[in-house]
Amino acid sequence: MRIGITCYPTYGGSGIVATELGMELAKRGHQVHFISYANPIRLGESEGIFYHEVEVSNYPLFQFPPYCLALASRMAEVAVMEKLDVLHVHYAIPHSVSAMLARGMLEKDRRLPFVTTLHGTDITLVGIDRSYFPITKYSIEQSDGVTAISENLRQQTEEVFGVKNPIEVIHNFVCTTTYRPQPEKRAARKTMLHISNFRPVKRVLDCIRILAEVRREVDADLWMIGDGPDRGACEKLASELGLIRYVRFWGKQNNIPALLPQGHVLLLPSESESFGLAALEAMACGLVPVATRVGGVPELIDDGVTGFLRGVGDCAAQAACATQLLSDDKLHERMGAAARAAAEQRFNTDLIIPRYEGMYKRVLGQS
Ligand code: GMT
Repeated sequence: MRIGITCYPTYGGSGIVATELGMELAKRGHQVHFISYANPIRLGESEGIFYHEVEVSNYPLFQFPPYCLALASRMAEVAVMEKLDVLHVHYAIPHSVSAMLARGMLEKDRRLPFVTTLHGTDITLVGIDRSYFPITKYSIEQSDGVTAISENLRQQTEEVFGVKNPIEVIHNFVCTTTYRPQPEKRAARKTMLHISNFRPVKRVLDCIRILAEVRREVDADLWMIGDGPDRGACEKLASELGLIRYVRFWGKQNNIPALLPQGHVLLLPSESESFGLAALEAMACGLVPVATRVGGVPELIDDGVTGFLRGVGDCAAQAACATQLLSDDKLHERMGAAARAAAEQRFNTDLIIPRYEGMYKRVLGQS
């Protein structure tokens, strides 16, 4: 198939899923065309992968350059030029609206179905905002196929938007050969990791509070990987609590598969999380996640078996779990192995990618 993929090409989880999906599809012999305003950050050069930039020209009259329209034009143009079979957009706003326009622009001459994958904040935060609600609902209803990355997100979408078209749950996935435990790389000091875009929904300050509690019992470090609006506040809190020398702020990093195996525990104290891709990648590397019991996270983490789930903002409880893991090597080893096994047996690329291929075939009327 010839597949057009659109995503936010930055560090967000939806962009990562879209990029990894495109690369896996190309490995399976499909031709994949990324259409976006920048080259997706994790996109490697490989056979069958193409990138088409969307240029948004500005004009003094525009207070806000209309990216959604420029994207729709580019999608239609690339679809004709590259004979695309299907468009797959990640994150509803505004990508599914652009895809809907591109499909409409071409419909006299050819069919261009589109699939929308819902990732999380496109539904739980942005989509429910009054200014975007009607168009988000409409574009979901207009999609030829819709997928959600967890059962929880599917239910929320149906409840909040009242959409009637079927939504297929296709969980996030991980390549368990790229993301794998490397015991020889594990840091000599007990190390907790957090990876995110440091937005308020991630509650990054809780990571510092958890470290403060853990350090009462274990001489542990914390690696904060990523960047975003709450990084400054996090650095300030670490200084105020006298912890700055135990916290390393890495900033944005591309080589996550090399960093993860160095840690022991992954902290995910989010306020809301539709799935928790960072936790899955960590589990594949044998780290044990300590996360909040929110959204789709319980679909990934089996509390007490492959990780721990505690309440949002309950730093004491999350710290107690981390302390237990960092002070009991046998427990850590057992849970790390269970986490790795879950990644391999339930969320491995080979299991999930065919589900997307099946969805494309269905919207193309091939199955
Ligand atoms: O909100 C984010 O952290 C970024 C967001 C995105 O769409 O870029 O991530 C969401 O999608 C990821 C990949 O599907 C999921 O693993 C994350 O759980 C989800 N984030 C939230 O729901 C907060």
